Amino acid sequence: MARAYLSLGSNLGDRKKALSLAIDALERTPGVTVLSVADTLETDPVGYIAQGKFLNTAVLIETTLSPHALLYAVQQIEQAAGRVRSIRLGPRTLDVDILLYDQECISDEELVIPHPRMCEREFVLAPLAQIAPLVTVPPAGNTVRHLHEELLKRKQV
Ligand code: PH2
Ligand code: MG
Ligand code: MG
Repeated sequence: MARAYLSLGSNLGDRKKALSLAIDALERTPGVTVLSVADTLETDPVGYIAQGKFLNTAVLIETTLSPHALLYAVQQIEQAAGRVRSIRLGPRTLDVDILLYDQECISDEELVIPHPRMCEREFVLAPLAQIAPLVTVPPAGNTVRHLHEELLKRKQV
């Protein structure tokens, strides 16, 4: 069994419903058990800013799926939610990103874990810090709480 943390986001349509349907879909996925869900946050768009505000959350799952099988499963869930890939970083009915998979570091054409931009993103670290403050992010091994506090300090200057 592995433990994985996922980031969920939506800024199109019924955002709250998209996130709750995604969590239901994860629970129904064979080999996946949802262990905890962070509070939902409304966040300003990062990257491509000419789009609506997001709702974001983070979840902890326990899974027997390999990292790539989990990626396939979350992509199926995104598609079922009507996700159409158009503008990079643009509006989406549902985005599910794998942040962490145990303490593994993976980098190939399909998958990069830990998620390469997670430590710069308040909309990822804030919900993650709520459910996993003491979990460490490889390869450096800083805790999520520490990374979140550092990000908040950097944003103040
Ligand atoms: N996702 C992006 C790009 N920008 N901004 C916010 N606030 N929340 C997101 O989930 C998000 C984003 C690409 O996946
Ligand atoms: Mg994303
Ligand atoms: Mg994504």
